[in-house]
Amino acid sequence: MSMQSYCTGGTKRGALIVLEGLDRSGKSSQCAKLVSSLSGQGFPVEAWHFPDRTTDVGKMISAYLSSKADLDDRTIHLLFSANRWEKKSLIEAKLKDGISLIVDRYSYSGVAFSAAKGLDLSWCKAPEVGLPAPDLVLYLDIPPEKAAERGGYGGERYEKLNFQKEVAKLFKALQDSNWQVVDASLPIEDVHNILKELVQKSITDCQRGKEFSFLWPA
Ligand code: T5A
Repeated sequence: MSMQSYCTGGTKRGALIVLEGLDRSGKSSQCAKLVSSLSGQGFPVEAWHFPDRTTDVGKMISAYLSSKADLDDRTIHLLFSANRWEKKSLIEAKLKDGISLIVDRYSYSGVAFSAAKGLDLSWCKAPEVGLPAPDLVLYLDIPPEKAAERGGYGGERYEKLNFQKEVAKLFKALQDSNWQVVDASLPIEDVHNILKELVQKSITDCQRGKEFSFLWPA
């Protein structure tokens, strides 16, 4: 793991906060609520989402996810990773400017979903090496069966119960000391209150000079 200081000219750096979890675990809802409440308290925060479907790479990913295009498993894996790499310099610039990013999915989704297809875990992790490491990963933990009952499930390629069960196992294998596992079966407001406290602490740690690092942390 390499490290560097991200505090420049007295500006306190922002935190890179990632929300991970199965499809329909509530990530998008919680990202929106976090950004809304933290902005209201004066924290400079932005909501981000991977895949970023607005870029050329993201459009290819979107076509794949909606089954309008077929791609080899390794090809789509590398596209998901490229979609993060094309945002690396912007992520770093935002953090240096003191803006905290609340990111809906990141490299852990990239690895978990591809490895759940049977691809080698180390191979899946390799293209992510060198991307900014999150200061905090919030894993929204929900039984796959319960997520499947939530609105809209079933529309995209990976939204199948047996596949999501495999993904859940892979997510567990990826957990490290930067992770906090939160019960995503709780009511939305309860989940929000838990996450908000964890995020505020992480932002404060970064403002106090916590080192910035790159994937994969030890
Ligand atoms: N993928 C992604 C890869 O394979 N590799 C990668 O590198 C990346 C980045 C698209 C797919 O791409 C894969 C993973 C995915 O399969 P996506 O666009 O993030 O990724 O799609 P989803 O994860 O499916 O995103 P969703 O928006 O559909 O799900 P969320 O964000 O987890 O859930 P959310 O907040 O939209 O909530 C879903 C429903 O549940 C309700 C909400 O109101 C909503 O109806 N809900 C709750 N209900 C009860 N209690 C709660 N606590 C609730 N929280 C939310």
